[in-house]
Amino acid sequence: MGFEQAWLDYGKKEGYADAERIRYIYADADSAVMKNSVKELRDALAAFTGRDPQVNALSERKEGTGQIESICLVKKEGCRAEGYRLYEEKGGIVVEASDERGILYGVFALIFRMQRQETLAGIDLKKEPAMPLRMVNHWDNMDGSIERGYSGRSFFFENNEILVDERTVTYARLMASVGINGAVINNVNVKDQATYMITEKYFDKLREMSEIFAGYGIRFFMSLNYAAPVELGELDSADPLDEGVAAWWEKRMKIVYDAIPLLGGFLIKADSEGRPGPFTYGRDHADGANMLARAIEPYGGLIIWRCFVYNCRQDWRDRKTDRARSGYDNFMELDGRFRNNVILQIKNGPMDFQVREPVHPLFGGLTKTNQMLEVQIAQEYTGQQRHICYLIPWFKQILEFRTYVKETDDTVRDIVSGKTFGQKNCGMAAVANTGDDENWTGHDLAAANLYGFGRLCYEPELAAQEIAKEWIGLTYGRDQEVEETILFLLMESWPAYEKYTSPLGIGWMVNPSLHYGPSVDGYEYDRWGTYHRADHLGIGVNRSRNGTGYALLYREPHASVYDDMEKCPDELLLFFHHVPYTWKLGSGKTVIQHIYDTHFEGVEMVDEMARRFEELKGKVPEKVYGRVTGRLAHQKEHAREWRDQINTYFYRKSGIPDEKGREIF
Ligand code: GCW
Repeated sequence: MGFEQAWLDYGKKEGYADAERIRYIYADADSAVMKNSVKELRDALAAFTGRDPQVNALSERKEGTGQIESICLVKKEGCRAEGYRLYEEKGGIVVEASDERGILYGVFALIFRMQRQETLAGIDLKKEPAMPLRMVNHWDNMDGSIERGYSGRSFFFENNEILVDERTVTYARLMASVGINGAVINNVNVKDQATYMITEKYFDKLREMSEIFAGYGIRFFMSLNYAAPVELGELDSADPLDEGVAAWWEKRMKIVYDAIPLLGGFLIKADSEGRPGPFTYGRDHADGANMLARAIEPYGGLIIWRCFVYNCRQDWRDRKTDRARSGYDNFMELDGRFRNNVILQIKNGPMDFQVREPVHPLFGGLTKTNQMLEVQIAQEYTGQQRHICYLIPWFKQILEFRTYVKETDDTVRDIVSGKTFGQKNCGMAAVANTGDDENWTGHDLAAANLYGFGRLCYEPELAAQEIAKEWIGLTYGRDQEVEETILFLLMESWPAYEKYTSPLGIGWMVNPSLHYGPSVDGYEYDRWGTYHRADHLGIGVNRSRNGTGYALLYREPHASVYDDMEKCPDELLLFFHHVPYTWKLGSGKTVIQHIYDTHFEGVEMVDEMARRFEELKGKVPEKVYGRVTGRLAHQKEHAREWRDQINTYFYRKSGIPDEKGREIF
């Protein structure tokens, strides 16, 4: 067993009477989603019991004998969209929902209970998704490579062709099983062949894929090249206010939707890191997004427009320009100008998926625009799926952040759930961590982020621990020791990673372009706007009112707290302030001592994680044990590299020795 189906690898459940008693499924399999729901249930029961259940139409449903012996899938008003109820009735379990997706999600919820061998008697629950859009974004290129991909090659593309095969189906099943209802299959950096995805050349395969996705309730999306009319050689401008350009898009969208009617819409990266956009023509992002939104409105399509827009040609000597401000500065003044089918997709922080950043100030800034939160489970800056870094605790903190945009219902979670402003086009997206590796995510434990992300969008009130336990139970079964150990590893992993890498919210300090491994000055004299500004006296970026003013972009009380060195939370201190190494943190330690202590602690945490995992020899599949111990050995060594480079760098800069006299080079 190598987890070829990740958490959907069901096995026989000897002696699990609850599943063994189930002999009938009653359902009307009158659509693709309903057929798949029945198939999922039947296959799972067959795997659990070794025996096929009988599938009958709902009208044939008979009163049971008292014991649970059937499962009925019933469409009936009662739950909000995509929600479901599971309850026991007349000797059967009923999965009830007002729409098909709800049925499918209810079916998976029920299967998961059986997979964990929980008792079904007396079951009675109702679940409704918090976020309307629960999406994954793949940064897969048509040549088969994956930008920031750490689990092998793409399973969507190879040699500029589109792949549709068994893995497409397993992928769709995996996503649906955790409530994902949208997927963008290609990289936001749309170049070369990918520009042609909106042309006849690729329509057949794309339609096929969109149909498979739809059968699992997943809306199919693509990334779009803003300059397509020019790059396809048809126009010499992509000016959004040029009527000829708008007309070109209208015509193109008609062709695209005729061929791929199930297309959900497009994700767009414009005017960012070399990608084209409306700035070329002196227009703004509302002009650009609205033009495209108008063109796909007749088909109910969405334009998801990214706010990751900044000057990536900054002079490192320039202390006025602040990359952190750029998203806010570019989009805040456009609030209220976007059409209804436009959603702004905002990264969780103002920089770029660092191990710690403040929450993006557009959350709480924007009040009249559809918003989506973008996170990254690909771990580009958090260990690239070679280190364990369970990110759900971090995402929870981001979601629970109060923006103070209103007196109540003002957290990021409320905003992207549509609670704050009553929006429907909102939700959350994750840059995915999948590839064609046997286990889907390279590191076996990285699958917890994929599973967890979906669960979090559906039920953000779940604790990170609960989600981890669910995933462990599904993947590794019911062994108590296995659960405790893997839970320990997951829950320690993000805090550990934060400790042994860049300190106190400063971020970066990584090898340029690869973004892996320590290089304290890797970005210090570069053009990307990502500096730590360390000298012999102190470290940090002054983003207070007498610096770049970034701290003041937040609503009160955040603005005053972040602006004030005395009040700024420790974990973000160096993001907001330049302070001496001798500055006393809230914890009572000096900054320099904190750097030393956390770096030694972080490594100890990883050592303990590795030690605990070794105790699972023989208790988890051999192959998995081998893969995970191999990666943990690397993580141990690499954490030491981080520790020693960071500690040595700051010891040499500051000349201040470690109070505890530990080895620094
Ligand atoms: O994190 C940076 C990455 C780029 C990525 C970009 C983005 C897809 O280093 O590889 O490009 O963000 O989010 O657009």
